[in-house]
Amino acid sequence: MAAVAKKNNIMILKKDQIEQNNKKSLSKHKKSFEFASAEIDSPDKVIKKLTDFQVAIPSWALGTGGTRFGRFPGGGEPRSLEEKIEDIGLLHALNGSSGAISLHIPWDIPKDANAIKKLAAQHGLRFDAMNSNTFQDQPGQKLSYKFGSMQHVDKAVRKQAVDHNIEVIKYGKELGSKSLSVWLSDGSCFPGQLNFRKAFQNTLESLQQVYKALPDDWKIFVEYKAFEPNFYSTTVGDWGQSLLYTSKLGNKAFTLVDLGHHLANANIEQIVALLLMEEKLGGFHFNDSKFSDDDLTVGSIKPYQLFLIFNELVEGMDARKMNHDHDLAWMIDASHNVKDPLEDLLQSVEAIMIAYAQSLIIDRKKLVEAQQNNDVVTAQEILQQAYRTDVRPIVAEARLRAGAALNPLAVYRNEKVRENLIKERGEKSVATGL
Ligand code: RM4
Ligand code: MN
Ligand code: MN
Repeated sequence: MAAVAKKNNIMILKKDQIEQNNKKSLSKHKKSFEFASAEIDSPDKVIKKLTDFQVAIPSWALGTGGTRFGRFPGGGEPRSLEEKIEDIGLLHALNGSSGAISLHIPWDIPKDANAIKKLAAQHGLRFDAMNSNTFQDQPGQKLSYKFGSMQHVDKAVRKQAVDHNIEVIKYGKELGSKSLSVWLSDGSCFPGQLNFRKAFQNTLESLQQVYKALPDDWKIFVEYKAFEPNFYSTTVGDWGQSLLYTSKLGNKAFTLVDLGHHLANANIEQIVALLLMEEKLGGFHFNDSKFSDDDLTVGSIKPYQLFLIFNELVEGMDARKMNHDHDLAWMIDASHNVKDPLEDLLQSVEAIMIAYAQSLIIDRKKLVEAQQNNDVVTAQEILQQAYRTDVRPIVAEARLRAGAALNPLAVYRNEKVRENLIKERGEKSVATGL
């Protein structure tokens, strides 16, 4: 009964609903688009790239996040993987750029892979990287990860972590995913707790076993993080350590950069440039931060840094003739304590598209010349010219051409999406995840 009712009540934004909303702002949009496109070379080429660019939404970002002090859920949270797919389907209908989902196991185990795959396809979604979890103990789990997983002094714990990752690959294969993201919380809280060399060796050996189980057409991403939950040392603490692991593992292994995982003021744009040069950048987790791994809305604190990172990403990918959309795994890794998660994700995707668009309009020829001539002032002018261009109408036009909303947030509110989700799922529904 409940399943049938749910099926009928499922929240979908129909094409004509979006078109109706677009009509309201179309003439205003046309004017600003005309103005914006006159400012840049080959706007159609830029728009095509924007339309192709898809950013995966993680299955754990759809519920309200919290801090260690509390959690204030907003209602209508997805109660199952099916409902999470429904949420991402709504985002994708609104912005045309959220056409992929990234699953965390065991938070979102697909019980019937075929049905889940079909449902995702109905919403135009594919399965991006699979994420394993050896940073928490699950109910009924035999051995604890309290003192690490792949680094653990006890071989049996390491094996449990390896087996879990192999199981995640199995789920991913069933869904058509092609990559595994490994983030380890392994490290130590106090000096003397760990032998750094042994912790590294154990982790490497564990990763090597997972690597052996990786299908030929898959990639494994090793995500680094300088702190938290361990604060004295982290076994995959920075891009150097990640690069050591991925270099030793082989050519299916890549480093994954999460914006919030660096020590303060790190030059992330330089890190991505060099990883790309070494053909070792595999994936990217977007968020923003003021303090540490705050997981705030992308572009909400340091939009210029985001632009500078995109500048290096585009320059580095073009140097290697990579496909911007397909050759790296793009994902939002954010959490929302005080906002509606879906609205927050719409804002994050918008910020990413703006930074990407701005990096596409940089006058690269002139920049190379300026660099060659040590003309520091001109080099800065060129970057800031792109950054200070209002590309929002270009990004909106890309959405319009993809059949999505000119103004996703406005449509979300006009169509009372959250109110409908609360009706469907209740005030007190809680999503799985952190
Ligand atoms: C970590 C890291 C991982 C994410 C978990 C939930 O800090 O960013 O990518 O899977 O959080
Ligand atoms: Mn991450
Ligand atoms: Mn993180």
